[in-house]
Amino acid sequence: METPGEQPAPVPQTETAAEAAEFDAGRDAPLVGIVMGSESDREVMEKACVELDERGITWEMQVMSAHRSPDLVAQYSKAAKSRGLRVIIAGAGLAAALPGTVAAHTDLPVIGVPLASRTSVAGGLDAMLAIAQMPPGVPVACVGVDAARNAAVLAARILA
Ligand code: RP5
Repeated sequence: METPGEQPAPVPQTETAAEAAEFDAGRDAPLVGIVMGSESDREVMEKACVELDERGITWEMQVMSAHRSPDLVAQYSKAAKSRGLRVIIAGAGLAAALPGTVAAHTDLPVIGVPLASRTSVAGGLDAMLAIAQMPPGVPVACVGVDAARNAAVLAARILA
């Protein structure tokens, strides 16, 4: 929306205004939401961003924790579909509740990435079991430990 006195952005000569707006919406609107339980998860989870970028799939990334910021997780998950997201990738380590908590609040497909957090007692197996062992009716897909790239490949296949 324009504010008074603000000049509209120039429209490329080769496109109609409608075509330009559609291009911008397609380029900017994220299709994949990438969330993770801690800032310490970011380095591993960024592999998903690289893979999605290579495939030309738009994404957004945010840190939120099922245990430390449960209200934010609920708010984000409930709004995800109406914001245009189509798949959510959720990475977490230790008692990895984030993917399941997201899935409890949205019917979008959720792909969990179990992370071998530095304080894990089981090298990520603890997180893998927490993510995969969901109750019937609330599914979460689960890729391998630290397999953020595979989560992005799976997201791309869901979107295809
Ligand atoms: C989990 O606890 C996070 O996903 C992270 O993998 C792990 C450790 O978090 P920090 O103590 O590094 O913030 O919730």
